[in-house]
Amino acid sequence: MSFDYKNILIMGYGRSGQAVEEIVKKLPGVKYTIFDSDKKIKGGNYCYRLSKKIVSQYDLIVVSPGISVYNKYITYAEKIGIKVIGELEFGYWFTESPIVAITGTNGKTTTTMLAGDVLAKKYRSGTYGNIGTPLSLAYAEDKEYLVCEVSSFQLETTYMFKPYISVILNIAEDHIDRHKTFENYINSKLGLLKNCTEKSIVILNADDSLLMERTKHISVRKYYISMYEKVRGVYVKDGKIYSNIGKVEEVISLDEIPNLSSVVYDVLAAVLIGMLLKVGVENIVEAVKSFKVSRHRLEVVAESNGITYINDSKSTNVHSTMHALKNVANNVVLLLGGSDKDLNFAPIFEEYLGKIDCVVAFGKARNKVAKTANKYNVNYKVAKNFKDAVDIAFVQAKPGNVVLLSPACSSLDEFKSYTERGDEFVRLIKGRVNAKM
Ligand code: UMA
Repeated sequence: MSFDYKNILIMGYGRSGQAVEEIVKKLPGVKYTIFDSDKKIKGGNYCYRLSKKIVSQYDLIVVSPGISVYNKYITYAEKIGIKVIGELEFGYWFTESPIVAITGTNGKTTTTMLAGDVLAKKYRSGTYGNIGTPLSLAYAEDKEYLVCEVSSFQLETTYMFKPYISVILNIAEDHIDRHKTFENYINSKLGLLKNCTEKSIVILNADDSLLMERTKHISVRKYYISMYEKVRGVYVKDGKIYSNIGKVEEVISLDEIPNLSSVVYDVLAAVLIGMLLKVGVENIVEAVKSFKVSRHRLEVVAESNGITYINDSKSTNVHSTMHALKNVANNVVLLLGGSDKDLNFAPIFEEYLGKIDCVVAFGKARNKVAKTANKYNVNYKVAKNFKDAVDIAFVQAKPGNVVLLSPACSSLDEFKSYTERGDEFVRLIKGRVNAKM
């Protein structure tokens, strides 16, 4: 494509901003500045403070997903007619490879990894986007397919982004602190489909009523995944996964992949992507069978004295915690809390009241968690911090209990990421279990 911009502001210098710079510095006749509020970043092209005057010098702003579109300089730039795009859109401008884009409130990372493994059986392909490698880094690579995990943050700033296959796994409340309302969040997720044409393929979860309702008017080539009904696509029937792409075929029995029982929808989506792109059933089965669910997702850490300890630190929203509760046994001591994203915790108690023995509330959201537990008459304890929460859970747990870290909140009040929080949980639990032996 022709690139007409001459003076670019890159906002944010994490993985996304650095990847954008990799392209920009090679563009002839283009000047650029990097803005990052982190003063530790030094160098000629950097600034850590913006003003309306500074912003108005640029003709293109490329923004990192961590920076909100409500940022005052972004709204100002848009008001005075400066083009503002996200890193994902920018990366899209510089690649011609077809994109398989995967979004959803939960399961998008696992689906991206698994679809990546499936496609790698037949094609030169790679995984990009929210999973960790910015799409902008694909420009230098010669790939037949790019499997791209897409977040609601990234979708706020796309314009021309048009995947060949778009997958929406589910939509439930998340990131309300950033998007302000659930409606805005839903619209940002559905924005994945805004440029679809009759050549595009859309994969939807037929078991998600909200998603089905909000996409029923979209007329594109739609395929579905379902655990409960026979759909045009890939579905479960009598414990087996079937595809009816072309002809009806049994793909694999769920008994053959017990380690993937908590991520069946992700498997269905990856199988469907593989079937649509003609990877072949044998290849798909091989990829699925050898796939290992990443850590921090219903990871059994220890079993001691009749108590099971499970790390589900990756659950950073209510929908995901409910999924975890569905998949564990009764008598749960639930560690709930962290950085609140303005989510409503009540559905956890409404749905799983009988399963929860005790809630240990921690982090910035602790008072809100405690208030909700109290409203539902669930026994609760409030912890000073994460370590304190783990200590309390350890003392509370009796034989027959499941101690479950599935916090429904992000970790950023105490940790750099959910992985760091999960690792700390594993370390503390193993330390206490071993000391008791
Ligand atoms: N910054 C500012 N001002 C701000 C906010 C941030 O200057 O107001 C600066 C920070 O000082 C930092 C840089 O921006 O130097 C960080 O930018 P970023 O937060 O966009 O982080 P990246 O390293 O570019 O990572 C982003 C995604 N991060 C977010 O969406 C918050 C990564 O997703 C993604 O893997 C990466 O691009 C590559 O595409 C992470 C994430 O947490 C995993 N995603 C959320 C989620 O999964 O829930 C959406």
